Amino acid sequence: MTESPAGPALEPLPGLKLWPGRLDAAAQAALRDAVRVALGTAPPYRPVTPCGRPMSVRMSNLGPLGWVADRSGGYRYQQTHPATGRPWPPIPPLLLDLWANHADPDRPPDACLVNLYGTDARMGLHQDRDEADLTAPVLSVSLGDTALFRFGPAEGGPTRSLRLASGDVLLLSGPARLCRHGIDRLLPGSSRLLPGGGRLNLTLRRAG
Ligand code: MD6
Ligand code: FE
Repeated sequence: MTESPAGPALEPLPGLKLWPGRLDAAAQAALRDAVRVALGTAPPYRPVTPCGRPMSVRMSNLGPLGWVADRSGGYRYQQTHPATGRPWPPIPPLLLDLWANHADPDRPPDACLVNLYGTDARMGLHQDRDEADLTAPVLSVSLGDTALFRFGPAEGGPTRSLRLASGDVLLLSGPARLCRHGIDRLLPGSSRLLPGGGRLNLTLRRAG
């Protein structure tokens, strides 16, 4: 994996750090291929919110724990795929290296949520708060089409947006760990990494 210069290029809120183009083209292709293989045994599905609404983003997970949602159980982490009943595939080493470099060298992640966006998919404003330790950082990697990422302080108030392009790495840590964030929309045709377009976002956490 090619290393970019140390330190985030942007920190638009204290603790919200962005490394644009952190993964070069070869690393992006390698990660795409590793995730594609893993999704062969953990097929993406559309979770249903506790209110009964199917999400527009398709999801799967990698690692010991996976984030799931359904009508009866709400939002939670579990060790198995809800449809196949099998354990989630392992987190690729490239992602574990990124975590060690940018999030926490001492405690590895135990969950990686895989979000797959078709051209019209979006994700509403939310906070990541289903993890046992809400002080552990969350690190995400984006692949494929650029997304408009909206974010604002945890307490509410005005939001801003930034673009997440293929190869970008984003960290929510410290005072930004509970910031509100979501994906307004994709910029279709902005990347040729994924056949057919769309976007893949991989979010590493310490969940348990
Ligand atoms: C996405 N990302 O980029 C959605 N959460 O598709 C997230 O919800 C997210 O990027 C926590 C930390 C980083 C993220
Ligand atoms: Fe999130």
